[in-house]
Amino acid sequence: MSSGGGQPADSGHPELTEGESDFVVVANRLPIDMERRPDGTTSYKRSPGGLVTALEPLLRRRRGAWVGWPGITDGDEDPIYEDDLEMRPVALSADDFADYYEGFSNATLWPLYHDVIVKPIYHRQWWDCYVEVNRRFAEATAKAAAHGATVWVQDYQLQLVPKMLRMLRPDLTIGFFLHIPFPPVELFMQMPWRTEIIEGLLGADLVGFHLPGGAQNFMILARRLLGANTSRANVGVRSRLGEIQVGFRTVKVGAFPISIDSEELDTKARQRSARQRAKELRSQLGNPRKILLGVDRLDYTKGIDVRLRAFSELLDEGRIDPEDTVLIQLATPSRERVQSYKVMREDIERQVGHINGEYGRVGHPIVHYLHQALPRDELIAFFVAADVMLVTPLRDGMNLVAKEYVACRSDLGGALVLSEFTGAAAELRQAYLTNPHHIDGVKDAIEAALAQTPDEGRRRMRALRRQVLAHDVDRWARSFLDALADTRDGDTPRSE
Ligand code: GDG
Repeated sequence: MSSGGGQPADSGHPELTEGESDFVVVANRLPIDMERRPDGTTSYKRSPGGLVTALEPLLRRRRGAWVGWPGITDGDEDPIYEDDLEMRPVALSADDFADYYEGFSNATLWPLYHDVIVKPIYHRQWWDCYVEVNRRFAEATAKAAAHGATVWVQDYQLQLVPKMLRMLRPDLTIGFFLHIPFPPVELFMQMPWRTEIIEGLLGADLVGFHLPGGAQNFMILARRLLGANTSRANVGVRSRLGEIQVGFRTVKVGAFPISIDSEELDTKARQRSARQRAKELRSQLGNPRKILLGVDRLDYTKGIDVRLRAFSELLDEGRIDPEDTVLIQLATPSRERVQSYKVMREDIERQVGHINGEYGRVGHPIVHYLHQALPRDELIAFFVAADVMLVTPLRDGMNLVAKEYVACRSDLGGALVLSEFTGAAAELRQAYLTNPHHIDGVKDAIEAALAQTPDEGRRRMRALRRQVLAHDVDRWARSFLDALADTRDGDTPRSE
């Protein structure tokens, strides 16, 4: 049974009126970056990303709206219209940003859901603010959604929205997708507000994860914490969905591994300008025989320290020649006011300094480290130039960078070293898979990737590309939305 149906919304909130959008995406961020000018007025530019690319055509076709935070504190909530897309800003104060976003989302949930790599901080004031901000998102969504609309809530910042929204608007069909791992029961049970979070998610008709393991963890927790009946606990990718019985409702649970706009990257990387820029980069680096590359948000989950340590030891042991090898680490600034991120940044920059001190020469550092966000086209040129891509997270929901690298290698060159602890490892089996906790294993994987024969490299890259090109972000969005549409009793699927 699902929530769909023709009953008028009886929200008990007379001030809440229904909106006009048949399809509403709810995410922490709107797909824009808003800035405040010195004179106090605001301006914004679009911020494209995989999710936006995948959902924009659908949003436009279906009178869509996007609800989210625009990127500045204390902004106003006037809707923004861009072509056919309606964007509904949710205002956050500086305190909300500190408590809901930096605090509960990124210093409590993020570390707890990533295997407690750093210790989660449980702070009651942060939780209260998380509840309050989730309520605001739910109310903004209720105002945007037309009667019987489909709503797709994204990610860990908004786990209470499905239940809150269902209470306001029982007429809606609600989907939720988690972009980060969902932790095992033993870890999740630490969470002081564990029951509230599971109940929040169970407000959805369909709850999606990257991997079957996350879906299973969720089903076990629903049973353990709420005594819910669950069935088909073996949740398989793309096929079977699990079911959780919540009172008279059935909530579906499944695995939907996200992907990238593979075709767009493939096309861009083939362009002469990208090839030319890649050559130029190689020459700027002094034409080394091998370029190793890491591209990450500067985050402790990404294992940047792991690859630097492995690289450093390989140099110490004479297994990598400092004369003809360079490592480029592009690290996008992220969550810079959160304490654990400050500590990690210092640690990584110390490691970079150490390696360059030992093995660099004047005018020739061996590690090139940029703490900057680069333009997309420049990033593509780095992917094209890199002989070995290093993706070594200690835990990662999916890791899009691994897929992007593969999509950029139509020349069948390059090699991917990939942590087994990423969601991507479930699909990219022909990468040099490695356990990031086993430093000798990481060193062996890097050495093998550097030494692969061109034939072996082509064989692996061809297989990787087959997977990434066939399973793109569009397919991901469709499969989720089709499964969501199927939860409406008797209705025909709505996604196109
Ligand atoms: C979360 C989950 C999951 C990076 N540096 C630059 C830049 N990037 C782009 C990459 C890629 C994206 O940022 C990062 O995506 P990831 O998937 O690697 O990592 P998270 O940010 O942690 O994402 C993750 C994802 O959500 C989706 O569900 O895969 O597991 O943690 O697209 O290319 N882009 C530009 N300049 C940079 O310097 N333009």
